[in-house]
Amino acid sequence: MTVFEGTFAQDSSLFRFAIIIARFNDLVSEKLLSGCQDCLKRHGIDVSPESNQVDYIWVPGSFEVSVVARQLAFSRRYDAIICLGAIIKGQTPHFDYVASEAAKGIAAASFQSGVPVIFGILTTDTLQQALERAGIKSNHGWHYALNALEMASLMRKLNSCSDNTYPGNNLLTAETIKNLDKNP
Ligand code: INI
Repeated sequence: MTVFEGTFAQDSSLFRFAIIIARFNDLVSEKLLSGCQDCLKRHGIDVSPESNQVDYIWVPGSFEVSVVARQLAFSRRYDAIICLGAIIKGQTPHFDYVASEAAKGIAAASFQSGVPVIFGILTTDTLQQALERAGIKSNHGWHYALNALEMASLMRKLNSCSDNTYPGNNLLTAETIKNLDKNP
C-alpha cells in the first residue's frame, strides 16, 4: 500500500502560487489576503512585491474569479491557485447566483486543469460573519494558504510517480490537457 499526502516541511522555495482577489467587499478580501500571505511567509514563501513565487491578480468581484483561475491554471505556471473573496447576502437573490457560479467555476477550473484551485471565497449572511472569518475571530485566509501548500506538495508527489503507483497519474497527459483547452 502507498499512502500519499502533502507535507509542509519540504523546500518551499520550489513552489509558485497565484492569488486571485475579488475587490468587491475588499474590507474582507484584503484581510483574507493578509492572513494568506502571513501563512505562506511563515512557510518560507516569498510573498513580497518582488517575489517570483507569488503573483497577485485582482478582479472586480467573485463572479469574475473563475475565468481568471482557469486561464492561470492552464498556463501551468503555478503549483496551486488561491481564490479569495467575500460574497455577502443582500436583499435580493443576487448572492445565490454569484456564489453558485463562483463555486462551480472554481471547481471546473481545478478539475479541468488538474491544478489545485483553492475555494477561498467566504459566503456569509452578514458582514459581521465575514469579518469574524477574516481576522476578528480567526482568519480563513491563513487556512486557504495552508490548503494550497498541502495540495501543491501532494500534487508534486503524485505527478512524480512515473511507475504508475498512483492509478490516476496518467489521466492528465499533455494531450488530454491540450484537448481540454480546445474543448473545455
Ligand atoms: N461580488 C462579490 O465578490 N461579493 C458579493 O457579495 C457580491 N454581491 O453581493 O453582489 C458580488 N457581486 C459582484 C459580482 O461578483 C460581479 O463582479 C458583478 O456581477 C459583475 O459581473
